[in-house]
Amino acid sequence: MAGLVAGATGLAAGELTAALLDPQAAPLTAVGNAFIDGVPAWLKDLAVGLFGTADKIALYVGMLLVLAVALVAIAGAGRRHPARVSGALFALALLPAAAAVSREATTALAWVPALACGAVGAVTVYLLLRRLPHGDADGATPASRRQFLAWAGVGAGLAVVGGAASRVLGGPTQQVSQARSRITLPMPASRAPNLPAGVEPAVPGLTSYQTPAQGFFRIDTALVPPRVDPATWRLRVHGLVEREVEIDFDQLMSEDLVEAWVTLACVSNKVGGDLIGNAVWTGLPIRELLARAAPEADADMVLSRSVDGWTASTPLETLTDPGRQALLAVSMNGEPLPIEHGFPVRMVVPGLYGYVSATKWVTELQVTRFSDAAAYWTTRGWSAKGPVKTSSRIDVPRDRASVTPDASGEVVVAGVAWAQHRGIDRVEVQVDDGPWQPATLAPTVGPDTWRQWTLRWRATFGAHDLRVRATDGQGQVQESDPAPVAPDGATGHHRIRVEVA
Ligand SMILES: Nc1nc2c(c(=O)[nH]1)N[C@H]1C(S)=C(S)[C@@H](COP(=O)(O)O)O[C@H]1N2
Ligand SMILES: [Mo]
Repeated sequence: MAGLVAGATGLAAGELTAALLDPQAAPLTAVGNAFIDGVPAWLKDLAVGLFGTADKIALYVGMLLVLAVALVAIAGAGRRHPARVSGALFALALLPAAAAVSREATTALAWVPALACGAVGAVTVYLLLRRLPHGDADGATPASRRQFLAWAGVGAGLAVVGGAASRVLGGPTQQVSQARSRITLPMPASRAPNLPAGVEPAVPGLTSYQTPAQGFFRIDTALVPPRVDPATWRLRVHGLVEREVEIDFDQLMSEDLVEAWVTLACVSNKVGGDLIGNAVWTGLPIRELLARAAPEADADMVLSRSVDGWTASTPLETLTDPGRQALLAVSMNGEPLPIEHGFPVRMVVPGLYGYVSATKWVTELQVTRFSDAAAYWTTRGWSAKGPVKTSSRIDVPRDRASVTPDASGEVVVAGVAWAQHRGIDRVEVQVDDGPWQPATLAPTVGPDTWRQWTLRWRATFGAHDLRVRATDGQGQVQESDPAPVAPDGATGHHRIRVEVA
């Protein structure tokens, strides 16, 4: 109990100081982030496979369990030597301290939360072990037991108060949230096309055309999203360029901003998965910035870098393509970017998976060559280039559903299909071993977003297998052979089984 209470007061002290100084330097966060960047790729893929987008919570729970076991073991083994246990706990805090100072974009005081955690934990365990009622033979009295429990209770109470205070206290987290709420977005110089009628067929359960920010999948390596103050944000374009270019947030907001619908997909999206969303983004076309910097002739890649050191490698020609709105985005669905989705500025590039293009909290564009530099996921075994693969999904009916045909003997089948920047030209559904039946495609605004589709299926009673395939705007049919998400995106048909009754 002494070990666990010391862990709680220590962590509370760490969270509290981190909230005030540097949220990324909280002990668990610092260790967790170091762990994420350091673990072998297979272990991370396994964790994401097991826990999906709850992988971050799973990591916290895992760290807490390991810490609890370690604290119980240390305090238990040294229960008659309070000073030694106290020293060991303080030494343990050097681990998060090292993790916090060695990370990218660390701050001058990043070591403080871990050492505050160590100091408070060390004092707590010392005070508690000193009051430990020793075994029956030593004559532990009910009074000494009560006294120990009272001290432990005080420690636990302080930990809860400190932990709660760290959640509501000011500091960088609130400062950036307030800065975000003060932003007034300028009118875009170029508006996105109006959504055509019927873009979203009225089928209950079918994915909406526009994904609300709250429901938008979040994928990143940041255990706690970086808090970037727009007042100090800067983007630097450098590397193989004729002249370096720098832009700050006010300058970016006063540019001619462009609004565009773009569907963003994650390379880790399994066949039938939901790591994909569609939003209207507003930002400066990246080609404009690159034109000012004037890339040298032998450059073929832009390594974009986030404030936390994460990087993506994007083909230069994709970013300079005049026919494609690769954006340095400041807004999502008409609002400033949510903090978790890259506030204040992120990249959005139609046609590429997020891991090679959609850098959130972006602060740097380094013009370079694929032969000279590699991005975060490329050094962990994923492909250096990641064009989105043509894909389709059945949303309705749900897999394993039992369905009843309507009065005309039909069952509505519906879903989405995407092949960003090539567009979707055709979607077909196959029932069991029957012929591929063409679905009806909803209209869309262009090739960069998904398309909703529907099919009225003349259903027969019994169990059936339904599968879907899409054809892109270049006439290429979706790959039917199953492939896993690594190294460059899953393939194969999404297939569901339904019971018609
Ligand atoms: N800074 C940073 N940007 C990032 C990532 C990241 O880990 N760090 N993940 C990328 C990946 S893999 C994807 S799929 C998209 C997801 O964007 P979203 O979280 O806004 O949906 O962000 C990309 N941008
Ligand atoms: Mo991703």
